[in-house]
Amino acid sequence: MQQVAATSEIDFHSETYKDAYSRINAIVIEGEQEAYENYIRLAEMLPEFKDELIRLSKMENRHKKGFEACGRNLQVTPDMQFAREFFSGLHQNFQQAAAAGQVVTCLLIQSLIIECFAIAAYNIYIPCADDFARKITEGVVKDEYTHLNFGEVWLKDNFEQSKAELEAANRQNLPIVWQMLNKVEDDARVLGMEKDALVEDFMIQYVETLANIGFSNRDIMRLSAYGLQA
Ligand code: Y39
Ligand code: FE
Ligand code: FE
Ligand code: FE
Repeated sequence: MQQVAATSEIDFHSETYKDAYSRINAIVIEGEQEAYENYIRLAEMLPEFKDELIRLSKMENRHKKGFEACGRNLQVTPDMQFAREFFSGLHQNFQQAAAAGQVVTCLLIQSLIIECFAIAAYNIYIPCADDFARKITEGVVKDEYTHLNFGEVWLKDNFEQSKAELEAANRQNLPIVWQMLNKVEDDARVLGMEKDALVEDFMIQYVETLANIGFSNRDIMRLSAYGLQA
């Protein structure tokens, strides 16, 4: 198959590429697995939206299978141990919030932060992916917008009573995203993904989401500044 221009210098079968892919592919597989579990948990917390949230969880499970196939296609074994550590900060915070019944925090972590991270990463990956992975990722990223939209709409409809918890949850979790990006920066570059582009796409998506939920420009400036200190 022909590759688009962005992929022309990438050797998908080099040891360097496969080594970096073993970690990035694992991160994505682990992320999809955790997203699957998180939407099941959210379905328990928001019984009114149970069917919709279970549907989202099933989409995440399909995404996971798609990305597992991408690794197999390149004969790469995903480093799942690395990936579990990579997600441990957000994982712990989600579990704690769920145990405390803090649905707003759970939505901010999964449906805003993790979905925006996924949308940024997948959009940046698509032009430099191998043909097999590109097709899979194009299908997946469409779904991720649906997941982001769920959180956005719920939080918009419950904005006044969620605002304080959202501020606290943002303060706790946004810096973790920048730490995660720093950990994966070198591997991402090997795959053709630049950190600056990832940060830019994440921020564009996150800021737009906060505005749609109902935050003022001033609030958004304050909220997004928490990333920069990481
Ligand atoms: O909602 C979802 O499907 C999200 C779990 C997936 C997260 C994927 C995280 C991607 C980070 C990749 C970093 C590459 C630079
Ligand atoms: Fe080809
Ligand atoms: Fe997904
Ligand atoms: Fe998702």
